[in-house]
Amino acid sequence: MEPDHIVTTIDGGVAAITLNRPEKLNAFTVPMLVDFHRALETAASVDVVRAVLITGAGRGFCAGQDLSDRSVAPGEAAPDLGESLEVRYNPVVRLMRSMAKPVVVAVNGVAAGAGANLALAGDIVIAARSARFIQSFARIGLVPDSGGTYVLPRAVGVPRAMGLALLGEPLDAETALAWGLIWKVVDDDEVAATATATAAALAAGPTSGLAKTKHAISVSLQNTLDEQLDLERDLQRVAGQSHDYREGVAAFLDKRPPSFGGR
Ligand code: LHQ
Repeated sequence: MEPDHIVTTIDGGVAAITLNRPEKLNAFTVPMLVDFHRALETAASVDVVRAVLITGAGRGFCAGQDLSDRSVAPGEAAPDLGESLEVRYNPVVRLMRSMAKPVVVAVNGVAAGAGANLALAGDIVIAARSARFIQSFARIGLVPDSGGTYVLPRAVGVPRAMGLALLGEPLDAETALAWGLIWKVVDDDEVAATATATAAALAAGPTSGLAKTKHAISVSLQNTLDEQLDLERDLQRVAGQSHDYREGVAAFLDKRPPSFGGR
């Protein structure tokens, strides 16, 4: 039987997806990536799931593409890595960025290559203090993919993005935080609990409103101020009709915790 390289549990509104190939630092094989995409699709489409949590089993988060995979390794026939991105990696990044649910990533250890950039596609990235982010592509003659050339300059500016991408040096978690690349760094033995609590809090939140917020922030850097003001107006108009807005205001006035339903 095939080992379970992707393990998903659903609890308290959170779909927790674990990359589970610890002996290879959760490097992606083709079937594993297909299963990861499928798990994300399910999490995105099932109503009971209101937030997603992604992490890695063992000491690594994800070492990117499995470089021993025959379909992508240089051999007699040159592999079509563009197809591999088009068919497998890019849909995963698009889904993480576009799904109307918050995606929390717990970077429990090293995140390299596509593994680093998939981590950075999360909405809230929480890293263990010992985690490292490596744009390993430069070391093997490839170009940063899975959204790396998009996210990095926007998050840390062109000079630092260029250094990370050209040099492929490990970026430690504290520096990633100081550079504005991630949300939080916690001690290694706290990363799972912190990320789980964060995802649970999001799942119990006004998730329809959170989805609109995710969308507004995601498109902001491509928009003019006028476009963004218009977008905020349109999203707020819909949010103002929601049950959660009504509940949030009522709870505030009643001095009690709100009970949000995500609608
Ligand atoms: C691995 C890997 C790995 C196989 C660790 N593959 N076994 C997308 C589309 C299509 C094609 C091409 O690429 C892409 C995007 C990409 O992701 S390209 C970039 C791929 N990733 C890398 O280049 C990273 C390669 N790994 C490393 O540099 C190191 O393993 C890091 C720095 C991540 C961790 O180093 P260490 O902590 O010293 O661990 P290790 O190297 O001893 O790895 C542990 C095991 O995991 C080892 O296996 P073994 O059987 O010898 O114990 C490694 O061979 C295996 N492993 N990454 N990507």
